[in-house]
Amino acid sequence: MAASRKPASPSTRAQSNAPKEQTGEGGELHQLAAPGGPVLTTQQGVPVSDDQNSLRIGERGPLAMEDAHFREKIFHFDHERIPERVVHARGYGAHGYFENYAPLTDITSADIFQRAGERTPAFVRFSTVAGSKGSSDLARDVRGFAVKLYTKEGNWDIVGNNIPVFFIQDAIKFPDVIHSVKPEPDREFPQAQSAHDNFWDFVSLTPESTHMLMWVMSDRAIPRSFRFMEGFGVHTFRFVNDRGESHFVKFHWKPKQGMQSVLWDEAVKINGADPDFHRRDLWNSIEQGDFPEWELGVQVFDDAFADSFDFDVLDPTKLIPEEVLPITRIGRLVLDRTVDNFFAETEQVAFCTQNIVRGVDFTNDPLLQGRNFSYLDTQLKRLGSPNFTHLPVNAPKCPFANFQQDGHMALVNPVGRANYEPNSWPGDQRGPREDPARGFQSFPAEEVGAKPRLRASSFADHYSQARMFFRSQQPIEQQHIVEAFVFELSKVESPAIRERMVGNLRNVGDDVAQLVADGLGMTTLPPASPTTVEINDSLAESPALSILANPPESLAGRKFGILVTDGASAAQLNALTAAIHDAGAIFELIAPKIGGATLDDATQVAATQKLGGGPSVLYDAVAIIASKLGGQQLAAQPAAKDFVNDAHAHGKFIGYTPGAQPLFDATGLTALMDAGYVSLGGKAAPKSFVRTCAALRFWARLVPPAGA
Ligand code: HDD
Repeated sequence: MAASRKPASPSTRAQSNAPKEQTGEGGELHQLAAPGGPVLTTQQGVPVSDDQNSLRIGERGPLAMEDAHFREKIFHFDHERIPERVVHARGYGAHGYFENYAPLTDITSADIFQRAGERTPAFVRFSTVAGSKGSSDLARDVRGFAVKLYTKEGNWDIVGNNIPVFFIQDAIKFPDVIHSVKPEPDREFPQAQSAHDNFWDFVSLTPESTHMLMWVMSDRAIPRSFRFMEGFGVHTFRFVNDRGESHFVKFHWKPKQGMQSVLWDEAVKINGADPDFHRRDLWNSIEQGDFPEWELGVQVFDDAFADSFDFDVLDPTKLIPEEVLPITRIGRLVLDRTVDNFFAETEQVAFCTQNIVRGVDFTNDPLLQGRNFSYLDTQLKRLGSPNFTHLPVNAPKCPFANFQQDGHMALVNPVGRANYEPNSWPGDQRGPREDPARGFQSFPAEEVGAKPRLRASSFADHYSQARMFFRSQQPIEQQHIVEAFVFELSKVESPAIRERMVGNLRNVGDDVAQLVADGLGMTTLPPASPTTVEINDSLAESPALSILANPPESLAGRKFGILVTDGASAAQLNALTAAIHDAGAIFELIAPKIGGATLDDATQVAATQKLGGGPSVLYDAVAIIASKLGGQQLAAQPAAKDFVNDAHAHGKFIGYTPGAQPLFDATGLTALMDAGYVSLGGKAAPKSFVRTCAALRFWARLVPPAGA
């Protein structure tokens, strides 16, 4: 794997200057500037002689107002924060590129799709929706998947999610759904959780959210990594070609690494052990040169398909199954560079759904139309100036010119006399002009009709696809959905809300409703909620909607946790780490002490985690390589017992050497050892253990016995 390289940071805190020493009043040495390193200055460039003490009157007297350095430093600190995003506040971004596979001239004039192999710079920000900026990564939530493509004909933002449908059909309901999921306004809790009354009150009264709820209660809402999740543009957009012909299009991002999620119990524990689990994973994989990659897939269709499809293609609570309309893969997105400065790039990046380019256009999806107002508006609030487009992460990478001017913090200031057009100034004084040939063209769709405030009757079926989604899941995935409903609704205090939700679920299926009702301890099943249209029970299952039905092709990018002790076999450890490396996976060593372990051949290995700091929930599979004494010592340590107990409970594959036996005895696992436990003795064993781990979990351990 090639190591990633970052270009030199465009801005720097350093100006070259002579080395200097800084001393406090009493002559005490506080800091020694590196030889040739920069001198600390104020924002005005005045060198600072003492950054440790403020100016005062007398040794123990009051501070002097004239201390401009002090005032400037505190003033700037006081203003470091900008408002966090009202939704998707917690997120993580990275740079990369999109590479187009083949010219798509027939269906779109978008410049990015005109030439095979061409690369377009990209910036991607992944996020959760409900939590604040400092919330934990593993909340049960939708993940934002926002992509900014810096094309040669302007910036194109695909502001999507990892779920292909949404809670609501009309943007006017967005403040309501978001208010309901956010911490309740009187008490300001719970943080980053939908498991509370307000959320379930709203969604149980909003049947159009049922399909999305099935997704959010599924394992899709607790991804193992941003790298292992799909992305969706959600809405139906248009592709428009040079002849002015329009096709409808839906966008999909397919992870090359495959899909993978964690279990809910793991999510809860990961949030405690490493609240930055997802951002750390993205950062580390890019820094290690293991660049995450997605293919861009499109479902392209015409009016005839749209008219014949079971649902309205403008309804964002519906998807088009891949089995009904196949996805064509048209390019790949590779993330190969971490940010230089989180604030400048990830915090200030401003995505706007209305940022589209020639060859792409909107449809009348009422959610999309509403979003097109919201994003520009929100950027002005957050970034404080209409000049947010001048920030490097937001500015186009193609030439841009117009007569917009001034405003707070204008960084791009045109020169010359003309700031309007038409004008008659000559040559390069005249400024830019329109380009009717290459300029953006809106597709001239015909629009007629009265101006009612209503919901189209073609949007009225809220349950058929929710049912299709549930039926398309593997049994263990269905079990997880039921458990998630039970968990969340058990946090709801009002029995009436719980009952109403189960009433809605009856329209998804009496089987799922009954299981949830049982889990909630309901003695009778509430009546099914009324529906305005008949539920379509004949929709075919869509295996593409299941994570488990589409396992990853390899273990690449996965992480092993190896618990080692003093005296452990160097040969076994080396054989295992070599096999992991060959599989394109990585590992961390966990030892009783962070200093590491001394192996049986006297080599010293450093640990990445101290036992307890690296619980097994952080890894895809674990191994215990212990000496006889080491294993006995582990057996007395609660953190070591938790390590194996959790690995067992989460269906992980567990590789072990004979030294681990006391630990299995001490935890009672000896009697429960199944085919997911793999002995690492023997020459071929490490390789075959790693091969076994490609299944990611020993699912048989997690399926309850029939009749349980
Ligand atoms: Fe939104 C942010 C995705 C509906 C209003 N949204 C935001 C982000 C993503 C999405 C990924 C974070 C972008 C980033 O990383 O900075 N939003 C969606 C999807 C939706 C959706 C896939 C439905 C299909 N959003 C939606 C509606 C509205 C908004 C209906 C308002 C009418 N969304 C916003 C916003 C945010 C935002 C308030 C907050 C911060 C920002 O825009 O930049 O304007």
